[in-house]
Amino acid sequence: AEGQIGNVLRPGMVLLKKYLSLADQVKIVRACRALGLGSGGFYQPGYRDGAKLHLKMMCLGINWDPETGNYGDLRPIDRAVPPGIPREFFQLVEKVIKDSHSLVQLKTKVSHVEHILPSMKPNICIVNFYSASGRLGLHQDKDESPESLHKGLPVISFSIGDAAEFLYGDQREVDKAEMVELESGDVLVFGGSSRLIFHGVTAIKQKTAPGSLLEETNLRPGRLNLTFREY
Ligand code: AKG
Repeated sequence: AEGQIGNVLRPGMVLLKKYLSLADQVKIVRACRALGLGSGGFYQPGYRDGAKLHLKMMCLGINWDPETGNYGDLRPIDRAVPPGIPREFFQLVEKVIKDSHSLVQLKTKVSHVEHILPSMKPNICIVNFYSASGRLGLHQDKDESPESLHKGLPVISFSIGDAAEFLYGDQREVDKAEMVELESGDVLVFGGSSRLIFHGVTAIKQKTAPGSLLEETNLRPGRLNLTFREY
């Protein structure tokens, strides 16, 4: 759409600012709330390799267990089957990939944009909710299949609600990382040679969610984050 800003942060890493419309954000909040209250919905997960999970989580499509890093058909803590990924989510992801490709093409003039940023068809969506004190230590997303990682199939992340300080870099060290703010409606894509970047959330910025979103959804203070991946 017009007036949108897209930035290539690194090869294969794209930030689409204010990409999701208010209507899309409202739809996503409502869908996640409904799914989050049902079987396989939001819970407080344990720990993974030093990165404490100060957030609530649910998985759609396939379960990902932060304690073991394993994907599976059931959630070990309660044997719940993860709900399916809603149809509208797939459509948004498809559009994100298309628009990210256009941006990479425009900025780099490469002949095969897929070499820089491969396409993917998500079969997992991990939904995180960060309250005001929520955060997530620097980590790599590397529990997907060896083929998926080898091909650099991207992780696509939607941010909704309060803004976050998002850190990323080549190493786990916080002081060596770069920071971007992820605001409501922003979409971040990292694939290709950026697929295994370290990343995390250091802080949630209180009272930064758009007023219109809060009015329409009654979203509680905090940040909703959805990451799509292909196992
Ligand atoms: C993850 O789920 O692996 C994340 O790193 C989420 C990052 C975010 O909340 O923006």
